[in-house]
This record gives sequence, structure tokens and C-alpha cells, in this order.
Amino acid sequence: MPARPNNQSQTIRETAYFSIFEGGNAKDDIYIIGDGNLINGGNGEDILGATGAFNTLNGGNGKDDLTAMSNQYWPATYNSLNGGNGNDTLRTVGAFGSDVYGVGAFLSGGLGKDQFQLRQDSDVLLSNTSSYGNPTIQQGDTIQGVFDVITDYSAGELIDLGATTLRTSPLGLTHMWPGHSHITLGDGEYAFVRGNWDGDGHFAVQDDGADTMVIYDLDPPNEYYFEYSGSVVLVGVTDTSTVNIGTIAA
Ligand SMILES: [Ca+2]
Ligand SMILES: [Ca+2]
Ligand SMILES: [Ca+2]
Ligand SMILES: [Ca+2]
Repeated sequence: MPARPNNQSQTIRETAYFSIFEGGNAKDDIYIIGDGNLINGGNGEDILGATGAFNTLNGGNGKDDLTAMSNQYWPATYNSLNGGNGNDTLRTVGAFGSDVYGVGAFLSGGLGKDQFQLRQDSDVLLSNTSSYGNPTIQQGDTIQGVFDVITDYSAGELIDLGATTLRTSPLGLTHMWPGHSHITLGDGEYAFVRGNWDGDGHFAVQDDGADTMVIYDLDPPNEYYFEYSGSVVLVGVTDTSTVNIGTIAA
């Protein structure tokens, strides 16, 4: 693409594939629909967004706002959001159909005190046959869904899930058929599950696992026979008392 003045703000709205978009030193506002793009905000407080798959958004220096979002035609999967230096906000929005699994977005806040606003809805289920008949999630179960993944969560960083009630009772399961049990949460509830993430769309429940998953639910109760949920893996986090679930100020 043509060189642009480095110190002038840019607003870019394009559909593109495997293209590179370079922000300059000023505040850039770039939103791309498509796959495989690289968007670099550079210095300044940038607003970067993508719809599609395998896009990489780098906020660079400054307090940036990065979003990966699905729309009605394009799911947003396997995008990477990297805040870089500064206190950044990383966001995801998406809805996925049944039996779809993988990664929504890889989220890395980088240096600074970053915050995360996640609004995913996917078919989060227990995928192993041993789950059938279990009253709740237990060691040895495997969770499958479209997960967001925070790769560098630091203690105290705010995660806004649109659900603020920690579920204290065991998670419920709705048994559809053997090997297909849905995790059920109440409206506005979230819960922690310890285990090991496989690098994609599976999470093995294990009491002494290396990672933590947070499952959350915004759905109105009883609207469907089963409910979808959001889920985020906190890589390398095992002490849930360090996880700050709350609401980002408007
Ligand atoms: Ca910039
Ligand atoms: Ca920036
Ligand atoms: Ca930044
Ligand atoms: Ca940062």
C-alpha cells in the first residue's frame, strides 16, 4: 500500500486479505474485514479492529483499544491481539454454531496494566463419553468450544465478561446424549475450571493442571433447551484469587 504521512491520523475501513496496514505516530483507527491481515497501530492511542480469521493486531506503544469481532457472515477465529506497551483494552465479540471448536482470539496485553472485555457465545460442552451421567464437571473430562485465550494474564488485570456472579455451587450439566453434555450456568454467572489447554479448542479438566478456564454465561435462562457459554483460558494461571472479574468503566 502507498506510504502515508507518519504523523497524521488515519481512518481505514477495508476488506482485505493477507495485507499489511501500518499506523503512524498519531491515533489511528483501522478496521478490516478479511483474513490473514497484519495491522500495526504504532505509537499513539490506536483503535484497531478485525472481523475474520488469522488476523494479527499489534497496538504498539500507547493505550490502545483492540477488537476481534464476528458479524453475521464472518466468524472471528484465530485472531491475535497484542496490546504492546501501555495500558491497553482487548475485546472479543462473537457467536458460534453447534459443535464448532477452536480459538476465538489469542490475547496478549503486553507491558502495562491491561484489561479484557470478552463477549463470546459458543457451544461449550463436555466432549468425552465418560461425562455422560456425571452430575458435574470432574477430573478426566474434556471441555470443547470456541475459547478465547489470554496468554500473559497478570494478577489483578480486569476481565469484563458481562457476568459478575461467581457460581459457588457445582456446575450443572445437561446431558444431550453420550459424549455430548452441556455445561449450564445461571444468567450472569461465571465459574473457574482448572486443567490443561491443548493449544486449540480442547481443555482437559485436571485438579493440578497448569491453566485455568473461566466459563461465563449471559443468556437469559430457559430460553433454549440448552445454553451456550463464553469461555476464556488463562494460560499458566492457577491461583484464581489473582483473577479480577468485573466491569470496565464506560
Ligand atoms: Ca498510531
Ligand atoms: Ca499504539
Ligand atoms: Ca499499547
Ligand atoms: Ca499493554
